[in-house]
Amino acid sequence: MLLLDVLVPIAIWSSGAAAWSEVRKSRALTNLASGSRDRRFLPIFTVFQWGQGLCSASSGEYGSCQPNNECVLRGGIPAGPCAGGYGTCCIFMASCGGVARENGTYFVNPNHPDTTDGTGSCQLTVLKMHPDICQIRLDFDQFSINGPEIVNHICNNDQFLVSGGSPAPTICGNSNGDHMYIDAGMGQSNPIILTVITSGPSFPRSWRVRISQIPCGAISKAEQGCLQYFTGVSGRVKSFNFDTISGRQLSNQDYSICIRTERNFCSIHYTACPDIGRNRSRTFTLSGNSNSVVSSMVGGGTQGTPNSCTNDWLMIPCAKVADRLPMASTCEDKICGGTFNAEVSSVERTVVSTVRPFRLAFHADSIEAPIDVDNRGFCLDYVQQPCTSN
Ligand SMILES: *[C@@H]1O[C@H](CO)[C@@H](O)[C@H](O)[C@H]1NC(C)=O
Ligand SMILES: *[C@@H]1O[C@H](CO)[C@@H](O)[C@H](O)[C@H]1NC(C)=O
Ligand SMILES: [Ca+2]
Repeated sequence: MLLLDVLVPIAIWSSGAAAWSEVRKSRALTNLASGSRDRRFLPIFTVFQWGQGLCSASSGEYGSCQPNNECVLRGGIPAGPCAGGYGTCCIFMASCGGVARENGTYFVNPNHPDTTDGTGSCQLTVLKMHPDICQIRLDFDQFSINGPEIVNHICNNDQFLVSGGSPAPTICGNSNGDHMYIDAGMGQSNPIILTVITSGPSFPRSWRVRISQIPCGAISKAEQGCLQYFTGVSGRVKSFNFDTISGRQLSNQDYSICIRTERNFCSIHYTACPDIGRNRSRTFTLSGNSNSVVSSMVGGGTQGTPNSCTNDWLMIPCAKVADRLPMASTCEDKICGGTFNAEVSSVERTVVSTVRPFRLAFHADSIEAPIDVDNRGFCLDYVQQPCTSN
């Protein structure tokens, strides 16, 4: 019966990806011919066949198309038909005390999709589904817990922590749409633990974090040492809990953001994101009092100026103003202050870096007050620039 369940959709899908369906068919037939009814083998077999079909539930979660009985057996939630009704979109969700061992499991708050309040610690254990998993990608689909305190911007009310893998910054506040890659290390025995600690004032918390298991050889694997990894010629990078109105730059941050160098692209431009409806953009406010005009501050480069960015900074290797003619012969490595510019100025400018691979590093110490007030962090739009032959 199980075999039949598997075979029917194979026939239906075979019109699509021909190469794949041939593989599926031959493996299915081999299995059938050998008369194997080994139930330990079947679930693995069905994961790799059915699991290829990504589907989405009406509630917005992604799942994989699987036979209904398989989904239930594996602890999934059948969330509606897929593959023309031959399968169900199987989603996996876990909350406090749970274990995530399926690809794409969602870590959700208790009461999800409603909010949760109260104090405590909510832990999820992530186990590798296969020894050949090198990284865990966390997608913060929805993420809203209490933000940092207002003096030094430290997450001491609520915290989201990752332990057991490569170091990740502690975050709090809102981080919808952000992601993190965690190095899962060698071997299968060391789990990665995700913890949400809630304390202090009452707050309507909610989170839905998708956990993807990235195989060592996957094309989607992040480059080494990157907490965040972006692909594509253009995109947007921002600090955690970024929001020009209600966000606050988080303290105690130290991580790299990597952007894959796309083929035939040699340099990269960064521009502060638009801050719609404001006379003065707050999309790059790392130091100073963000309630007034603060110039850019720079340091660490070849210009020979004293390094003004010693507490909080964004590192962009050899950053220059992009549209200065002729191009400056010196450059800076660190930018901070309240204006995005590779030179000291109170006017925002687009910044270029030609150092590859394209990487940014963000550092924030543990102190804000009294000098740094209402800093929001950063939001930058990037565009890779084609190589020119000259
Ligand atoms: C898990 O899912 C992601 C994306 O949905 C995919 O890139 C990755 O290869 C999958 N991992 C495994 C082990 O199948
Ligand atoms: C923007 O600037 C104009 C002119 O200086 C001023 O009238 C207005 O109140 C300002 N708006 C905000 C949101 O600060
Ligand atoms: Ca600081």
